[in-house]
Amino acid sequence: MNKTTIKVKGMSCNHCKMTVEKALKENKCVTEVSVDLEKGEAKVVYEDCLDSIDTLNKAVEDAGYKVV
Ligand SMILES: [Cu+2]
Repeated sequence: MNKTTIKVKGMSCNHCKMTVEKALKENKCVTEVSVDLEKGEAKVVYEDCLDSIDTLNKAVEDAGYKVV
């Protein structure tokens, strides 16, 4: 089990929070996501099968938000 925190720019409401959480959870190696709107970050717990953190960053950006 591994953990990382992604800094996300552009999330402003609960809808954004849900969108980002959903985008990250679509990766089958991701087991847990919690987004903190105030801090603008997503805490992600993932298994060893994840190829790269970049995959997570890309999922966030594909959902329409910016990784900083
Ligand atoms: Cu929003």
